[in-house]
Amino acid sequence: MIKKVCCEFCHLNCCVLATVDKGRVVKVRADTSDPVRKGAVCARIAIGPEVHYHPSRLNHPLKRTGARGEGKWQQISWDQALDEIAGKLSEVRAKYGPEAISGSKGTGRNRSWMFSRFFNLLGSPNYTSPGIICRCNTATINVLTYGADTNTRLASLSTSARCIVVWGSNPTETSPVLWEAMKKARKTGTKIIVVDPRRIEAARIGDLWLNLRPQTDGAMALGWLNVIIGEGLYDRDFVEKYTHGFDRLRERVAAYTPDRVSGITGVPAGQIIEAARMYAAARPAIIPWGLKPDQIGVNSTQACRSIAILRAITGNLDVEGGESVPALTGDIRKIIPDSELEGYERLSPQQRDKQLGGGKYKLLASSGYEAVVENLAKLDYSGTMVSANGFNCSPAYLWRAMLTGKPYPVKAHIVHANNPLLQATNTRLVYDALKSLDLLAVIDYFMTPTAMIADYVLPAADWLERPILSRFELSRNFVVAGVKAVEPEFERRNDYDFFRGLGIRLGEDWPWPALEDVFDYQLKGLGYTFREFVEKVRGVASAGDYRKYEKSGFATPTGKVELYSTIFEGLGYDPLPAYQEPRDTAVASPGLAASYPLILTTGFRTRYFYHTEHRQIKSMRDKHPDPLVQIHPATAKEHGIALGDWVWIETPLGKVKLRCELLRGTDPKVVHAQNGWWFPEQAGEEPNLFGLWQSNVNVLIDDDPEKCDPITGGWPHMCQCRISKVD
Ligand SMILES: Nc1nc2c(c(=O)[nH]1)N[C@H]1C(S)=C(S)[C@@H](COP(=O)(O)OP(=O)(O)OC[C@H]3O[C@@H](n4cnc5c(=O)[nH]c(N)nc54)[C@H](O)[C@@H]3O)O[C@H]1N2
Ligand SMILES: Nc1nc2c(c(=O)[nH]1)N[C@H]1C(S)=C(S)[C@@H](COP(=O)(O)OP(=O)(O)OC[C@H]3O[C@@H](n4cnc5c(=O)[nH]c(N)nc54)[C@H](O)[C@@H]3O)O[C@H]1N2
Ligand code: SF4
Ligand SMILES: [Mo]
Repeated sequence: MIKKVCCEFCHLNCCVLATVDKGRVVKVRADTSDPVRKGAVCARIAIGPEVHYHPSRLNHPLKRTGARGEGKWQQISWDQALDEIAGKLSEVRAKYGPEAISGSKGTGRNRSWMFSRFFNLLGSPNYTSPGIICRCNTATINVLTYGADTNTRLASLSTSARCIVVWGSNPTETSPVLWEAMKKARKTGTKIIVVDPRRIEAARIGDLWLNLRPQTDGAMALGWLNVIIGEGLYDRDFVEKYTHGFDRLRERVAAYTPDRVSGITGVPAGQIIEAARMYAAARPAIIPWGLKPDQIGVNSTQACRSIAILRAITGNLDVEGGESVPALTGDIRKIIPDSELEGYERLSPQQRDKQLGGGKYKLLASSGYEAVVENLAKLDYSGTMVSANGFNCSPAYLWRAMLTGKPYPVKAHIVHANNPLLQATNTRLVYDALKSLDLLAVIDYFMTPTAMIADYVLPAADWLERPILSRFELSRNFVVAGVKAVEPEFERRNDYDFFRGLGIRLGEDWPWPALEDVFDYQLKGLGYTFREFVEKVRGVASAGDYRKYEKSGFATPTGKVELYSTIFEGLGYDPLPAYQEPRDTAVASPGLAASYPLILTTGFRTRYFYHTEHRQIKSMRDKHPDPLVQIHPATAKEHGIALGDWVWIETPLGKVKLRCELLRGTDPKVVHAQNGWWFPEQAGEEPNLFGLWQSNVNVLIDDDPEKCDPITGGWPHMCQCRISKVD
């Protein structure tokens, strides 16, 4: 039997076909009926069954019986688990208020609305996610600048672009579908420019590689703007008719001359000029979203703003082959959006205002989120933005509130599809914070380091055993759906059943008994039930419709592309982009650099793992057994380190060890480490926690609120370090 499902190993949710034989999934393969990707998938799809039937999967609800982290568990029923967790949450709510109950979700690979609905209806604004440093900040910044989220990575596979700028991203490993399209485009003469401190594969096949000093993306983008505006290479007609604040932008960027930017970034001025000219001359051109500008700390928002402005003034917005502006029209419009399911409006304004960090980092708090979303309603084709993306409490404030009770106590935390002990920076602080709680509940596929220190661990159903309606409103102009291939094994349950089960016990309103009922409700305007939709339609996409702004303008307060942001002006932030040197770099803190002379970047991905996932999946781990740090051969030699040696990386916060891989294509002063490493094969009990402290680079990085982006609270993923050979 063949079942139409969608893969949820990553955000793309590709349509795939599962072969089921006697109730067992034996194979998963691409499905060409995918309305947009048409059967393009990545190699990880093959491990679907291996993950589904893995002997270490969590299969029953567990309750801690020994001390936290001791690894003593009792198997209990779902009803008992939900009753007890809800009972504890009720006590916390009665004593401290709903804001004392917090939650974190992981990267957006499954529907986030159920998570935020739970908190919105509960009355707690303290839910968060890595979205603050991954895409949700950029999406919000794009919307604030041009009223739409351009996301060529999710939305389309633009092969007709004449120039592709790979900025802080490595598509070879992370976006196989985009990478294949890029290689094809290259053959027809498309230019490729890479902005990255590593000479990645795209740089090898491309035209220009800008090897910038990490964290200086904001200055680099301002340098491009300086050249493009100074030399008159922008789209004059577009700028005149459709932008707001061009003269003030021109004045601001005048200070960022190629020479000055060269001094900041370390890239020769000639290369900065050449890149800016190449990008501006080739139209259509795209700068697909890349992760790293989201993760550079204090400069992050302004760097992402400058990149958004580059897309706009070069006339690349909403043109064929350029930056796609999804039009949510036709059938998509008839599908009820996830944002409606979330119930953000049911979180009272008083409770929204209590969001931790929200008074300081306003863009992803109620003031910023509402100012941005309000404009989306002005255009009939714009999407909506889920609160799980646009409204996020600051983790730096959250962990500190757990530990100190200030500004008010936080006593309980729910972890959904997230592994904060490996995902969030400053692991020691996160660990102390989570351990101080009255209640920690985790729902996951596997026992993780975070789950080990929980009070309750719930077994989640995976994507082969749950239905999906994948929408990504705002960022994507298509919707796909898939049924479950098989019934959940053992006692695994859908995340929806978990949140609804808890919610109704706490008096919340969840009118749909099962997840499929939600999808039936969302699809009723189309005249299909969920199952009919999957069988007969599978997916719908809005037709490509370009230059919509000629008729309707942009969904911003001025109706134009806001080069000068009136929303930032209202929130009290700089309405124009600028560059600020982060506090802990060798430039700003020479004293620190004397002891920690190298720059550490973290988080370069590999095709074998998804963040902290798959370390227990043999077919992947065999191909990539150990955590890697990439070091320039000269630096390695200077430290007596050879290929394959274990290397200590040390910062003022601690040290961890990874294995040396030599990388010629980088500045000798920069080392690059993977993130997300733990060892499921090791002991899970405290103090080991599956080797949590051994190779987890987030042990090394500070999340001090003053080092975070002042507008979103995004923390940096890089810092100064030193290295030595492990004896
Ligand atoms: N130093 C450093 N840190 C980083 C990064 C970096 O570059 N450098 N990158 C950051 C980024 S961009 C991101 S997005 C985060 C990712 O951080 P996370 O999202 O926390 O990481 P994952 O390991 O992908 O997922 C966490 C857990 O979710 C479980 N899971 C997966 N799918 C489901 C599901 O459908 N339901 C349930 N209940 N559980 C599920 C997995 O088994 C896993 O244990 O990490 C961030 N951390
Ligand atoms: N196989 C696989 N695919 C994934 C993931 C995964 O874990 N595994 N994670 C998914 C997720 S949640 C995300 S967010 C995406 C991320 O996907 P990408 O956007 O491709 O991000 P990375 O792979 O982290 O690549 C970031 C690049 O930035 C470079 N870099 C480091 N510091 C800087 C800097 O300061 N400035 C600039 N300009 N560049 C810098 C690094 O050298 C690296 O090459 O991938 C998604 N896809
Ligand atoms: S893991 Fe691969 S197949 Fe699955 S959704 Fe992502 S790109 Fe598609
Ligand atoms: Mo991410």
